[in-house]
Amino acid sequence: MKICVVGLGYIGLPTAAMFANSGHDVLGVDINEKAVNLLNQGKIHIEEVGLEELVKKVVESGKLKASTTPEEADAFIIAVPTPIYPDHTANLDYVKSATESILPFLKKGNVVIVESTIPPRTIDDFVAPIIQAEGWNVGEEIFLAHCPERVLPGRILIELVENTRIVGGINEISAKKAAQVYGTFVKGDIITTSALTAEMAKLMENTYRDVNIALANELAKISEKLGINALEVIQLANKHPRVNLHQPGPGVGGHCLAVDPYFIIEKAPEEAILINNARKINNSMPEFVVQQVEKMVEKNGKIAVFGLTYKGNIDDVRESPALEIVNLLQEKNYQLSIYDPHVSQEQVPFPLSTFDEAINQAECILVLADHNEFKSLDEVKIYLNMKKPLVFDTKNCVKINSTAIKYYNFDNLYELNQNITTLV
Ligand code: SAJ
Repeated sequence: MKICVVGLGYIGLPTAAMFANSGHDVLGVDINEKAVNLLNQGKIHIEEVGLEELVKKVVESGKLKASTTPEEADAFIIAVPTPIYPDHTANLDYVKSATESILPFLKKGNVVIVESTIPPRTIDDFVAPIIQAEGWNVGEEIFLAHCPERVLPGRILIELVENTRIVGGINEISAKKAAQVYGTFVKGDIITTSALTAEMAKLMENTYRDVNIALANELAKISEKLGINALEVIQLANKHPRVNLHQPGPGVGGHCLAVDPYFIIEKAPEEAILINNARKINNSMPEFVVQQVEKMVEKNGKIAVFGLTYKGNIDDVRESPALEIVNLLQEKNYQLSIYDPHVSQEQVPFPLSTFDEAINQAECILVLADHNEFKSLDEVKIYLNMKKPLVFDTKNCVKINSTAIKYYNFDNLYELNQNITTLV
């Protein structure tokens, strides 16, 4: 099969590489010329475990090529971003332009699959009409489906193969045709349904996680107030066979959990009360973290911020709560030095430091991402070079052995509240 993948980001690029690796001829298309040029040299512009090696292999074998314009193919896969506007409604501009870009190359019998996460009814009410306007009978001449991506950054290549795939067609035959496309490399189940159900199922997966994390974050705030070890509570509650509380943290970031619930809220604002409140709770965590920091470090003190990405061991800073925390701390006139071994300088608007520069004369190491590099820190350097040896670990990932270094996480934040310290 010839497959054209439009959008070579965190999902499109690994997907294109997997199709190429299973023997298809794949053309990856992106408006980013730099990404296209790099790909044609067998190189990648993003960080993902195992991807560099895989891309090198399939480009060298001639199975994967890249271009800024599509070509005729048997199947088209659209994997472009669906950001939100400041009012939290979905911006479908990239889906529109990607769909329009393939129109001149469509042939009867083609399968068009949208992998981008989209609000419910987008396939029926937005994508199908664009193809119909070209004179195609969608569902009979062009088969259209939504096949949401569900892979976890950091495990993308494994999950692309192993996860169950939901394929929602605009009609049954479209779902069947799209399922055949994925059948070539997916080892998990491939379940067919309607496009609308697939859209909603995808959104509910991420919303479930967002709401669950909001519950953990709310518990963290309640625990700080009442003198409770929040992490121990979660550990114990999760011993119940039907309980799975998630982990509190500095907020929820990334392009999925922090965005997708709004696609549901947009379509049913009056009904989506819990979903909306979960978003508010998670959005309030940067402010909560800063409030705790203010109890630890005097104004103008130096803080070493460790980690800017939205989670550990990735290079993605999209919607990262760490960026908001940095801004809030700057507004409060703290001196910041920022260390993130996974982020390059051109990704962020503030200067990055090395570990040594960051901790020098700092009064707090504020850990905002659970990178492997942070799990065990040089405690001697911390003790000797920081002004006050203190670590505030919002990801519960650092192991500090020395009692000479004060360590806070969601276990013991209440200790910062004088009235509660005397109670316990
Ligand atoms: N987080 C917490 N506490 C937790 C778990 C996560 O605060 O207990 C935070 C993370 O630090 C991060 C955010 O949530 O800021 C999201 O991270 P994540 O690891 O939960 O998920 P993503 O956004 O990297 O990927 C999610 C996945 N969805 C689910 O697990 C239901 C992935 O499978 C999806 O493919 C992806 O969204 C997507 O593209 O939609």
